[in-house]
Amino acid sequence: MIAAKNRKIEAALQGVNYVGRIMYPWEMLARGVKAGFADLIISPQPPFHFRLSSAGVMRARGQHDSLAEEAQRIGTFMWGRGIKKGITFQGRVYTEDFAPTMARLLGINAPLDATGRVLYEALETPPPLPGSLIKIEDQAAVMSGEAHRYQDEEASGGTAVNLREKHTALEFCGVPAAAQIIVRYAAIADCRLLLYINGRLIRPVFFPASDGRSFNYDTKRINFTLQQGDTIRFVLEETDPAGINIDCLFFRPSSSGDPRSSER
Ligand SMILES: [Ca+2]
Repeated sequence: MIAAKNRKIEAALQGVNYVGRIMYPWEMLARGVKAGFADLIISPQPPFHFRLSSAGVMRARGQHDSLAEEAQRIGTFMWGRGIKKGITFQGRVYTEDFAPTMARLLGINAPLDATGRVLYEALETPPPLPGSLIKIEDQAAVMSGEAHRYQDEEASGGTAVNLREKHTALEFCGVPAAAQIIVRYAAIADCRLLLYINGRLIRPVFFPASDGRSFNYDTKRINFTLQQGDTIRFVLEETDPAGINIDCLFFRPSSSGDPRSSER
């Protein structure tokens, strides 16, 4: 139904001079847009915009309605304390890099779900030396509820744990000090696990489906400042019947140049 409507709309817009690119749902998905975001995106052809001007007054200003290449890739400017002066960085940066960079400037850990990187190219602070990851296997975890350990040659150490029912939990005691937890997991459908540190609920953490197969492992990065000896507990909040499989956890140590441990 929607596909048929989309074809009609596209046919009606053929050759219209103010219409630029038309984007379909599968193209949106390929670009990382959430499913169901839109049936169709119609982008104007510069210099046109799909915005009504108030009282007929035309204004020149930036807009967000264009898929034109020159509007998708733009320059960025940073200034202030801790930022290098007078340099031009030619590499590509992404919008998701700004939150971790600002957090670094504030001396705190990146937001819990942040996936971007700190733009050290622009900072006076040099990047920290890469620390080696510390791994803790599923065998070290305490299970409760509808959890069972299974053999899998694709899993690190040959086993992983499947969590199925709501409230089922997996607990890791005595973890190392770290700035980031990396969870190796597999899930057929999107899942949500509640993250507890030392018995305190931090927040639900979203684990996207890992490529549609239960044994196809992926990683989830959780930015959180841990002290040596902390306890991490994951409690299943939302899942499909197949649940989520957790293979192991990696801990990225906070190096001397990294954020202070004030983040929570
Ligand atoms: Ca394992």
